[in-house]
Amino acid sequence: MSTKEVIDLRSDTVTLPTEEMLEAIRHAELGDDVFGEDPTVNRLEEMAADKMGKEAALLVTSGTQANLVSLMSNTRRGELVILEAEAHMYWYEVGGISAIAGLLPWPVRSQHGALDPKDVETAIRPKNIHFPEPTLICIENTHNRHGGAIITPKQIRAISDVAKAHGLRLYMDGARVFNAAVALKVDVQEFTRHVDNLMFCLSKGLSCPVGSVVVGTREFIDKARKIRKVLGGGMRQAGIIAAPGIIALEKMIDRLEEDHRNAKRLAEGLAKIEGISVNLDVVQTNMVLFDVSGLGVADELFLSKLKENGVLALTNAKNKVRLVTHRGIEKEHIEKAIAVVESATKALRSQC
Ligand code: TLP
Repeated sequence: MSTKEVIDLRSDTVTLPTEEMLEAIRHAELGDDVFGEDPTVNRLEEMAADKMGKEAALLVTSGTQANLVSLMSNTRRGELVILEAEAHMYWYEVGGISAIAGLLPWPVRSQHGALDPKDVETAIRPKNIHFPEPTLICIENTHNRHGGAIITPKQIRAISDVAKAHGLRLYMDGARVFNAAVALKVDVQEFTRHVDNLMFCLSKGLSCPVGSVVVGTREFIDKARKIRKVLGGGMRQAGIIAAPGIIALEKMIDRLEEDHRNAKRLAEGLAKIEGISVNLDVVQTNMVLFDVSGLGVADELFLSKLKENGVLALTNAKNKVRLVTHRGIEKEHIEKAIAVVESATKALRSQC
């Protein structure tokens, strides 16, 4: 690691494609995917469906597009969607759930990202002329704003039971579902079995440059394909996106464990620093959230101090800093990041 090297812990979305991915892009067999004729896309979609234990899959441009396409394929305008109050779909997707899908999001609070089935029961109100029809429940795995928390297969099953009892569908924003599976050392199908459909991202910890995949029944994916088209997401020689995706599914999943180890070590190091508080129990995958209110300075000042010393981070609420580990972040970067946070906090405390 050179002294000038920037340690970018803002997100796992900053990962660059591997050499092998770039080679695969160069040599991908291509066709027009709007005609269903891109063999590389077709192969990725088959692999993804297989891996998730579902009938079919659809490559889309981004996680945000995957969620929007899925919302619209699962519902009709004017219906009500129950989701966790800190859900990415609710916070960070420009309100597409209402503005484009025409749905009423009904946020339900939770402790660590997993909806309590009793709260979901309460949210499903009895039929009444005044109420929109609830048709969909959404969960997020791992849960971004809850610091990469895992929603366990058992918790998913419990929500699925409620959904089934009321005739609602269950959708999973599984942007980082492979992180959850690797962390619990179980097959990803443990997480997908009890949801009707889901999406996962290729462009985060799996290191692809672009792309997410929506997975579900054949009927659902046929509908999703049409909705992707109306949203302008019909792509032509999309094999250049699918080719690295195939490598991601074949080779990039197991290594997520390394990111989790690094996040743990990072959290343990940060927990020893005065003025910072980290809840080590919630560090389950590749994210570390910590509270800097003990420093008594504006978040911008704290982040700029880190940046001056070569560490990039983001906040996700006032005084809450988020660091994300990913491919390209090695043990020595973690030690350096801890040292940078420590010296930044010391400098800021001495100014107060
Ligand atoms: N999350 C990004 C930012 O948007 C915050 C990040 O850096 O974590 N679902 C979940 C759970 C996500 O974390 C994200 C991206 C998305 C959906 C959207 O994916 P993209 O960015 O591909 O549209």
